[in-house]
Amino acid sequence: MQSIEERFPRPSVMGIVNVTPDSFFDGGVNFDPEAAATSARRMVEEGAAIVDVGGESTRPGSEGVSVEEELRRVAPVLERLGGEVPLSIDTSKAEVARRAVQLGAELVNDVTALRGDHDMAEVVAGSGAYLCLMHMLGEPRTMQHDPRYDDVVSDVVAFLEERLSVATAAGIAEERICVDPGIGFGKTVEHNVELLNRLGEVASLGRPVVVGASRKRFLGRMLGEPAATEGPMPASIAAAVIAVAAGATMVRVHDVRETVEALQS
Ligand code: HH2
Repeated sequence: MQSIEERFPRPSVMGIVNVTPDSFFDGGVNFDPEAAATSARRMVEEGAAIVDVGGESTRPGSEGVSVEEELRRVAPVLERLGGEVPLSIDTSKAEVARRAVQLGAELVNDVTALRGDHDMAEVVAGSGAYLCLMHMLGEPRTMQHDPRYDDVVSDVVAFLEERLSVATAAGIAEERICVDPGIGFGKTVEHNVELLNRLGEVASLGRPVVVGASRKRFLGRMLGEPAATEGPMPASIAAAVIAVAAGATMVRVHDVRETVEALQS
C-alpha cells in the first residue's frame, strides 16, 4: 500500500465539489449529481490529483445535515465517478465515509479530526483509506464568534499531534494520514495569516500538510472588504502558492486550472 506522500506527491491539487445548496462559494452549482460529476471530471483534466466531494456545508454559521440527507447528496455523485476519478469524501460521519469508500473514495477528509463521530476512526482503519485530520476550534455554527488562542500555531500543532495519536492508536497507519491547520475554522484574519506564515511548524509534525484557503472570506476581508463572505480568485491562487512554498503538500481549491498553472510557473 502506497503512503499518502507517494500517492499524492508535493505539490498536489485537490479540487472541491460541494454537492450542497448552501456552500459559501459553490453552493447550488454542483447540487445536481450530473453537474457535480461533470465538474469533477473537468477538475481532473485540469490537473487535480483528487476531487473532494462534500454533502454538508461547514461555512461559518451553518447547521449540519442528517446522515440520510448527506448520503442522498453524495452517493449518486460517487456512483458516477468511482473508479474513474480519484475521490476524497469530505465528511465527519462514519456511515457516509463507509459508503463513500465502498463507492471508490480513497481519502476521508474529516474536518472534525475524528471527533464528530465515535465510529469514524474504526471505519477509516478498517477501510484502509487515507485520512485528513483538520483543526477546527468549536463547531461551524459558532466557530467565528471571537476565536482566541494562546498562540494559534502552537495550539493547532498540539491539537493535530494529539489527533494523530488518537488515529494511530485506533489502527490507522501514520503513513496514510495528512494534517490540515483548518484555515477559516475558528480563526480571525490574523490567525489565518499567522498559520500560513508559520506553516513550517505544522509540517514539522512530519506528516503531509493540506491547506484550504480557496475563496475563503478572510482573503476578501484582508483586501479591505470587512463584510466579505468570500475571497477573490487571485488572492486564492496567491494563498495556494504561498502555502506550497511554505511547506504544504496539497492545496484544496475551487479554481483548479488556475491554481495548477500558478504552481507550475
Ligand atoms: N474547508 C472547507 C471544507 N472542508 N477540508 C479541509 N481538509 N480543509 C479545509 O480548509 C476545508 C475542508 C470549507 O470550504 P468549502 O468546502 O468550499 O465550503 P462549505 O463548507 O461551505 O461547503
